Amino acid sequence: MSEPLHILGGGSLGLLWAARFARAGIDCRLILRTPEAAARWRAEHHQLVLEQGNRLQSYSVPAETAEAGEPISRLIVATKAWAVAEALEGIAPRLHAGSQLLLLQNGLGSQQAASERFADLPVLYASVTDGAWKRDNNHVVWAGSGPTQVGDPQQRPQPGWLSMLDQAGVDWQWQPDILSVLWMKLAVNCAINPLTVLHDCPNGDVLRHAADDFIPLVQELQALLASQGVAVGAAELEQRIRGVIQATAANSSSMRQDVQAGRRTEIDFILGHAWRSARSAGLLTPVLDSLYHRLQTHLHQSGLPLN
Ligand code: KPL
Repeated sequence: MSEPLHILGGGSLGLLWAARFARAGIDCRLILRTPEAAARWRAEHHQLVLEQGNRLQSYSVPAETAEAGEPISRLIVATKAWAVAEALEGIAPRLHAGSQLLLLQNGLGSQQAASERFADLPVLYASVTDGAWKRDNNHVVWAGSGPTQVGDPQQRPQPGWLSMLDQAGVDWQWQPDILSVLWMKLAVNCAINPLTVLHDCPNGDVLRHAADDFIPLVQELQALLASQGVAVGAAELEQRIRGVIQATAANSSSMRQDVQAGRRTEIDFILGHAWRSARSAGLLTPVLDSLYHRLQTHLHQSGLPLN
């Protein structure tokens, strides 16, 4: 019997990944933040409901807290970016020399911090484009499927255990330059997410609200990407962002969903990371700065954390 796969985080992404592994008959365990959350899960008889279109499927997935004790060999971290450091600290006593980590976070910054903290372990990063939300504590809606890219920032070869992603039917690819992929995604998120919050609109409407700023913003983001070694022309980046806006026109961005639900956003790992990186690289980014500061003001007025 192979060792179980552990998924840290019972948010929409953690549930979506757990459901797909359970569907494939892979032994996976959810690690929840509090004993109360684990007790609620037990009260649902460990049943995880996956809704896709008009199909509802239920899977049995055991849940536990970080303190459960059993050593962890393969850990998929599916928390929000701002929760990674604390969640990993809680689980650290269960990790060992052979443990492998896969991080699914949005933005950048949380991944590098985890790599530094667990410098002796392989820490893989993923860029996930599925859309999912929780209808209930143990019920996840898979609203849109998209490709996932996985890679090792230290460019070690692909580890064998990732074949479980194939078994689970995840649409994924090994990506030798995962940092570039994550930087591109961060640039797209910088151009879309804050505007959806500031104008309280779906992704498809952002350009109506930011027509004049759009091209200068794309140029700033392109210079930022170049400073990080990501070679993409401004026209190509503009096309990429427009493509995502079109493809997700009816969606509410993850940041807008967080604000509407009164949840802490990932601002610090998206705009904050971009802003700090631009400063370190000595770039002038007036449009990005203004977007960041307007978003911070908006969050402050909504009583939400600024980081
Ligand atoms: O990744 C996204 C997000 O909402 O965080 C986009 C691409 C904007 C899709 O909604």
